[in-house]
Parts: sequence; structure tokens; C-alpha cells
Amino acid sequence: TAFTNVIVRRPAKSMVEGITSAPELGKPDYELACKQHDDYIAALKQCGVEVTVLPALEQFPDSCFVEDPAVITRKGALITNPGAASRNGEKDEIEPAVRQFFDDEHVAHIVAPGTLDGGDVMMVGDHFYVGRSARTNEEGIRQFFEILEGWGLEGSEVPLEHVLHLKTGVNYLEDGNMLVSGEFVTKPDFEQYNRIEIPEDEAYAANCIWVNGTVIVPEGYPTVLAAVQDAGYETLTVDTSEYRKLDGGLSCLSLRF
Ligand code: CIR
Repeated sequence: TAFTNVIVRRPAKSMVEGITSAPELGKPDYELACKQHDDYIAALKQCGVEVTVLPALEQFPDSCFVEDPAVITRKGALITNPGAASRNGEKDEIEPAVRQFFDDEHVAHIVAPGTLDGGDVMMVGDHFYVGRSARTNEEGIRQFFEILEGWGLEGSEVPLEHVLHLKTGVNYLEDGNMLVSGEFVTKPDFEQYNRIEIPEDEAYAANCIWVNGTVIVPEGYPTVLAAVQDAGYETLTVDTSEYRKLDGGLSCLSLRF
């Protein structure tokens, strides 16, 4: 199945105040982040998708990471209830953009006390893995599964130990292929897939995205790039160094559907 649409949001100057677990990497350079965002959009377009570019939101430093306030499936769209207080309001900002593509009956919501970040959701066909994390709680997952069921889809929960989001460490490349790093290398949940193991020093590059047969890989991770090419994929690389400083990767920067 191909993706036809992608939604992205331009980074805000306030991104320098974004949430990070790695302050030692320094603050992101806004100008460079904008250039990298341009390159990201260009790479997506090369993969044959229509890209909707939303304007920057200065009041939400992390709002370029549009993957978190929504989850879009083939059957419907879900507006999440992001688990970080400074990001929660992003859900109201993404909703109108999502509604451009879905009518009322096909838009659902995660509501308090449930929380869920889209970065914790990994789609594998009609099955959705969801990470229980510092951002996504038990009640959010329960609501998510109920909504999926209504759409004829299903899900399963994956408890996380070390990473921020599920897709920080595991990403599906279609065709049975899955990139796995760290704690995901040995999780029984993913035993049935052809797992491509990512070395610890390139762990950041576990977050690649499959877009219509091409895999976009972050620039500067040669082992992962070679492994993805060996698996038979065309590849494109995009430098995401400034987003990495905020724990963000390629998947976080878009909604693909
Ligand atoms: C955050 O902590 O929420 C942002 N600084 C990074 C979000 C990354 N998003 C994702 O993994 N889906």
C-alpha cells in the first residue's frame, strides 16, 4: 500500500526551548533546522507523495514533530492526547489539518486521563504496536485499542524500558523487514519479522521511514544505510542533526497516509 499524503509542520524559532534528554548535544540551530526541513520535504516529494506544509507555531517549541499529536490509519484518524504538558495543546492545532482529509465519522480522540503520543505507535499493515512509555499510559492504550477495533483494526502493547518513544528504537520497513535497536533486538513481540539489527553507535538511525518503496535514512549512519540497501531498498538520506538534539528523528517530522 502506498502513501499519497504527508503532513509536516515548519519548525518554530522557539525549538531551541524544545524538550530534550540530551542537552549535551547543544541547542538546535534554527536556520540549519529550516534547511534540513526543506530537504526532508524534497525527499518526501521524490517518493511521490503530496506534502501539506503547516505553518510554524512559536507557542509550541516541539510542534514540528507532528507525528505525536495524531495517528492516521487507512480507516480513520486519531487525535491523540500528548503526554508532555508543554506539547498537549498541539492536538488542537493538528486537528483542522487532519480534518481536511477525513470526515467527522472518521476522526476519533484520545481523552484524559488517557495520554498517547503518536511516536509510540507503529503500523504493520492492519496491526498497530503501541509502546507504553512516559508519554503513553494504560488508559490511552485502552482507548486506542477500542477505536482501532471500531475500524476493524487491531493493536498490541509493547512496554518500553529505555527509549522515549516506541519508534525511537524500532521501525517497520514493510515487506516483513524491521529495523531494531537496543531493547527491541530481543523483544519477543518482533520475533516474527526479518529484523535488521542496528549497532549501538548508530542507534539513532533505527528511526528511518519507508515511503512508497524508498527508505529515507538519516545522513551520517553508514552501517544502517548499507543494511537498508542490502535489504533491497532504494534509499534517500536527509540530515536531521538539529532535530536529533531534541530527540526527534525522521518519523517524528511527518504524518504519512
Ligand atoms: C519531545 O520530547 O516530545 C520532542 N522533543 C521529540 C519528539 C519526538 N517525536 C517522536 O519520536 N515521535
